[in-house]
Amino acid sequence: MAENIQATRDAKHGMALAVTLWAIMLVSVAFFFKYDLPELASDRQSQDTLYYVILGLTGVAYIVIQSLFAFYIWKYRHRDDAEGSYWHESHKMEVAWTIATAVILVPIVFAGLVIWDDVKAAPPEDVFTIEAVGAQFQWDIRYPGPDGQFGSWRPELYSLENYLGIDPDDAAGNDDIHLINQMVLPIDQPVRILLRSKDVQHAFFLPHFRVKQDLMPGIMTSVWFTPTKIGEYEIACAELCGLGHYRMRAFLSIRSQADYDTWLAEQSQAN
Ligand SMILES: [Cu+2]
Repeated sequence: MAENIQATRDAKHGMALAVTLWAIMLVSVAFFFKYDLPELASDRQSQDTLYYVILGLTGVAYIVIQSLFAFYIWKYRHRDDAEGSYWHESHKMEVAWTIATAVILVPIVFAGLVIWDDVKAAPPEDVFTIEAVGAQFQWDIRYPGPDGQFGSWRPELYSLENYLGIDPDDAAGNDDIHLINQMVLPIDQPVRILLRSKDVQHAFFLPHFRVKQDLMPGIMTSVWFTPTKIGEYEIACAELCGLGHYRMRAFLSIRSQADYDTWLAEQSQAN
């Protein structure tokens, strides 16, 4: 009698687990449909394509595996007359799933390598360069000014008056433009952003442009891309860099070439 009660209880627990698994699967799949990537505003479409291919494949695998898992919990629930069985080792099956997995994963890895190669390739000749300096907790943006040359800088020169450590004896730095938490770029023009940190590790993150690059104290890093959509976007820090990390946020405005030129002329005058 006691055994029967236990068996009924086990069967109920099994059913509850199966239903819970199905529910978790449906809710998580619904979330993936509800929340999409932010709208793409750069030339990095291939990253999105690969992302959706991987999401589709893993999504289908997830749904199939979770559904089967829950189904078998229900199908093989406790029955008084049923006996458990056990088998071990199937060479055929192991070969089959190894080959099937390789057929899916190897092309994904190679597609990823090709895209990564593009991201890390040398920028085109007509790239123009600006600088983003990360510090707890703001982004300082520097443009080279009308002469097209950045003034040299040294960390020893960092001070409240000389926030970017620009060498006052270097004439190239006189017309440099310094903005705080604001970056403006022209559309369809490749841009390279030189990145340096004044204190800890930060990460320059442009979610709409599929751009993310770490900033390391002591070395310069850089990233380049081409904006393809006019609009107002967000620059975030993607590295937990201290208590004020959440407010390390800046704004990126993509404008037409004419609007950008006007803006740049205004900045040079204000300087
Ligand atoms: Cu940061």
